Amino acid sequence: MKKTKLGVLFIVMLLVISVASASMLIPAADKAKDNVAYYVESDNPVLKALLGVNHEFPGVFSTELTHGQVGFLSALGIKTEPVQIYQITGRPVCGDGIAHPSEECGEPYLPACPEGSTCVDCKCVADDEEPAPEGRSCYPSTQKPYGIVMVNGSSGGAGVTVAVLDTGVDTDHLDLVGNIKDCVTKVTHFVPDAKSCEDGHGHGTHVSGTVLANAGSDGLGIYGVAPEAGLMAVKVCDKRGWCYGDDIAAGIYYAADNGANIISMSIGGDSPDSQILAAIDYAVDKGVLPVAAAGNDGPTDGSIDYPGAYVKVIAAGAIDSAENVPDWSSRGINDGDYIIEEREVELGAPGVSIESTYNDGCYAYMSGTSMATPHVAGLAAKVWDTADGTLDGTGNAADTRSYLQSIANDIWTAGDDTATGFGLPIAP
Ligand SMILES: [Ca+2]
Ligand SMILES: [Ca+2]
Ligand SMILES: [Ca+2]
Ligand SMILES: [Ca+2]
Repeated sequence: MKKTKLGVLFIVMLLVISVASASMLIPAADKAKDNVAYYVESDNPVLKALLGVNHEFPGVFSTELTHGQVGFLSALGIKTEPVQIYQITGRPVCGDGIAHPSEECGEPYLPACPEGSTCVDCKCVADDEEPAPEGRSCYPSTQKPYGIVMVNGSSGGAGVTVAVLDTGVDTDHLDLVGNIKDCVTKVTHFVPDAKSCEDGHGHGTHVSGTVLANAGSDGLGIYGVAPEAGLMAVKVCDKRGWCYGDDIAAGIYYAADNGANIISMSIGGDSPDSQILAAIDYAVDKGVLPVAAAGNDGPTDGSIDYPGAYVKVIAAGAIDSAENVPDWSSRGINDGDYIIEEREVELGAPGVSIESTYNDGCYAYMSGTSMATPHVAGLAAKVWDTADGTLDGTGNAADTRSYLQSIANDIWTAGDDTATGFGLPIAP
């Protein structure tokens, strides 16, 4: 469109908006009632002021719109597009030990308490009712969970920053506090806990722990894959585990602009989101390596979720401790050529009954491709420096991705398969 035409449109729009705003734009107080999140293809400051802005992207902003407002913008020739809503891809393992990630569970906590105490609401309470000792009140059942052992983790990652885009993090968890470099929230969608980066759910703390928990200053906690890596916790999912595409995209831009080397996203949805894709292109251009969950919609071929399905994002499928693939782990459309294309699973990693850090300084078991993802992201951090062939404090995303593929052990069906891609990566 030519500039003069744009100018005319702008003036016409101002007139139309000034007349229409009273009737078309409902007061902010009522806005939450029938709003849906949209991307609006416009840089117009007047429009932004009138509609409100959740996030600004190049040439696009996101906001909540009513049905009437969408029609209004359409009449003006301004494109709108719904923001995709994704979900976290992990669930607590139930008290009965059933590890199906689609199953809701009321009893996620299984911390091991020291002798003479009992777990009550995720706190170890002394049996003689004396207060728990200072500092640590929860202990893991094992310091190096099976998944960490399988990928040969629990060391390394110095100088590497991993951005975990999730439900936030338990910022004072003893096994994480020493590695937290940054904690921000990008959540904008009407949730009570949106203003804090504290974990409103537990999932983000669990994922972060698998990447880089360091057992705490007392050495009695749990280990992640790369305990020397730095954590950038970027909250993009609310306490229900819902993650809006615009918040995710904003989180990716934030991570790329603030020094993240790796982005770990235990998040998935069935449809692509235009601004997440644009943000990923931006981050990869800046040298960032994104990793995401394959999803929990298996076992049909092609059940892989976005954003993992994007070519530039490593998609991680789940395996159990015997290298079997659970039915629920989403499958790609891998054609076996060892070239990763859109909607192909790239790697397989532990994702069944994974113990890791949880809210309130505790530990929990969770299952899902959400748990496979941080094993891969942590491994990327661990090998980041050496993957480029030199142990010199520097590394890069492209070499790290190739290296992860090269250290993958062929599992499940022979070759580059739909559930585990190149296979299970194991650090040397
Ligand atoms: Ca991919
Ligand atoms: Ca392929
Ligand atoms: Ca190096
Ligand atoms: Ca295989």
